Amino acid sequence: MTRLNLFLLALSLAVINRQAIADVGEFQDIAQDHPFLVHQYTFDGADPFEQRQDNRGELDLIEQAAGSALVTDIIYGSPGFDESSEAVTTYRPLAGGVEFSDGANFRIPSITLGDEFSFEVIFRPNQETISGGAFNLGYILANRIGNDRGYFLFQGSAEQDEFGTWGVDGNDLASVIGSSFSVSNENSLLEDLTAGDWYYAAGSYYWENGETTFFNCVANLSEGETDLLIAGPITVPGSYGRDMAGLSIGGRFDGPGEGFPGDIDEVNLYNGWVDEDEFEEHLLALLDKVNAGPLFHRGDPNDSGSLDLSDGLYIFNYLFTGGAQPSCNESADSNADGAVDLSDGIYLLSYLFLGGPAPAPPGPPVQPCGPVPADSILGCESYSGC
Ligand SMILES: [Ca+2]
Ligand SMILES: [Ca+2]
Ligand SMILES: [Ca+2]
Repeated sequence: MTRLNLFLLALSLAVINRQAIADVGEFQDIAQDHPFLVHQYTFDGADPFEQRQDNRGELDLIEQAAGSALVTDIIYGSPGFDESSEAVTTYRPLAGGVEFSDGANFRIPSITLGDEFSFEVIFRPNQETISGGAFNLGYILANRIGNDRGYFLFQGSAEQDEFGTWGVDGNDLASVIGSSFSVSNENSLLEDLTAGDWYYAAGSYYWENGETTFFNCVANLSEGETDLLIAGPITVPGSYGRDMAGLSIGGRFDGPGEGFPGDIDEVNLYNGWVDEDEFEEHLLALLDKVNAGPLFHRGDPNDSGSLDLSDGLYIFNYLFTGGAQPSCNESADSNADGAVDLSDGIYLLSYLFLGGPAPAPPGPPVQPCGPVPADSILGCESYSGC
């Protein structure tokens, strides 16, 4: 076997392997490979003690509760983004209560974030809109020292209505950093969150000469969004709690209250600037689980391992005479336009008999098999022709 062949074999095995194991676990592993990762909370484990453990550093989480809330209001072992992962449900009293000082969540009493800091969170809100308290806020990840706000991720907004009332957009996803809780210090990621949908959100921050520069990004995982929506970078006056601050997950930075109502599956903390390409890579690793399918050929809807007249007829039978559905819709989508319809059957016949273009990558059976695209809409239940 030549060196080139060995290389290609290794490459193809690596691709197959990545497809097979991609999931939240793969996301955790990719983060663990990052040199800047300093703390990782997966909320996975056999009991709450394990589920609060720091899987990278030594800062295990502490439960906290106040007001009408108890630490027993925190729910462990909630379903995570996929079946391999568990989440934790932090607690906020029902709307109309005294949410500013009530809630149950987690805290790291003292953490040094440094002059560069990045985070990733996988979470699922269970309320469309935060209401109650002075600001209609639900903190997902936050800290603060004095006037240095590190409101890294929260549901709510720093916007005021015409009467000066805060938090008119309790449905936003935002980040506010620095010297004031104001729109000018706010990086707004989304104007609406859908209750029950999973989200990936991340951000990177650096402090220099009294200012903080940062960007955030987000993707709706339940919608299968594979492109991160980027907000920023913006530069604001002031800092976040860079040194020996308390950091909270699911509630206030300085104690319980202003709780986030929803599930938190994963939190990664980095002591450096992680760029958007790296976050994008992590997002794709995460979504491979959702969209993972077998290797396949495009243009073999009857899964025979070859492309011939019967494939075109198979599509027509499926569409018009109640024939069986292709086991791999992605394979039947010959022109790769995201739908299986008449044009795909015509496309195959045109290729076979009229010299038309070949089915789109990874191509028909004479070509190498390829993985199902990460952003596949049609999916591929099974394909045996590879
Ligand atoms: Ca988890
Ligand atoms: Ca075939
Ligand atoms: Ca098509």
